[in-house]
Amino acid sequence: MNDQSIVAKLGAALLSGDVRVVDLSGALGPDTPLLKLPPDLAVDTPKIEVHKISEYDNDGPFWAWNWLKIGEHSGTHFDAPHHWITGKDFEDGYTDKIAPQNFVGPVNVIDCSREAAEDPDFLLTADHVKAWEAEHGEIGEGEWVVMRTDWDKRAHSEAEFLNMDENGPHSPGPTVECIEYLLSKGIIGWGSQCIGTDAGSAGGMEPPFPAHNLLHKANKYGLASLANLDQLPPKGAVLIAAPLKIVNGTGSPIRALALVQ
Ligand code: 23J
Ligand code: MN
Repeated sequence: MNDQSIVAKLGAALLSGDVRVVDLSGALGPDTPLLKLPPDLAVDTPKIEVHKISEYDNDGPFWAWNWLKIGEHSGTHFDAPHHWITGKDFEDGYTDKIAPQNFVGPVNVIDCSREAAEDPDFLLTADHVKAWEAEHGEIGEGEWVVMRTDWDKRAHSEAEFLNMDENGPHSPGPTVECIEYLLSKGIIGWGSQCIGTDAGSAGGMEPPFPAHNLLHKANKYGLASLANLDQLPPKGAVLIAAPLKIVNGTGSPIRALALVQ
């Protein structure tokens, strides 16, 4: 056993079930919740469409296949630096140009599920993160940090997932100082279980949408609509979050996975 490489040991542990693969993606289809921006501000991403080409019929007697209409930022997805104006000048800031090493790494899971259940506008602060580190250990350079809110339990209903009222969306997320602190630790990226990486109230922050603004300014990445974070330990899992290799893509749906001992 000792002469086995780490990767060979991992392979054996996957086969034995000692390492489990947890699915961190939600379902992609016409009912997948999608971001709604204020109507005066922007055009929204279209609903996902799945169009049948054939299913063992006159259009393809032995084969079934579909074609898709889908936005880059739909469902469980990856935000690349070029998505935001602050990250526009990074040559490697597109889905097809990011080094693949950056798609796989240790993940820190900050459990805010109780706070988010009590207050859908809950904001994770730098002090919360420092308290979490005191309990679970420091967040290291190159690591992912994801905010567990169990928001995926709402994903069956776009209305519940977006949680909009006349004042706008109500969903948890990070403060400006939280993202600044995580960047000071050298994280590779930040993930949320909500529709985007920012809180519902983030349009009113300074800068607006700080997760987008600050992460992408630092050539770091975002993950949105993550599922099943309740199945992960606070530390010790490995996250795999690889976007499709879309040419000059600003993001991509992902099948996010975690390896858990
Ligand atoms: C476009 C404009 C604003 C936002 C977003 C997209 C996202 O949240 C996203 O999916 O990246 S806030
Ligand atoms: Mn996005």
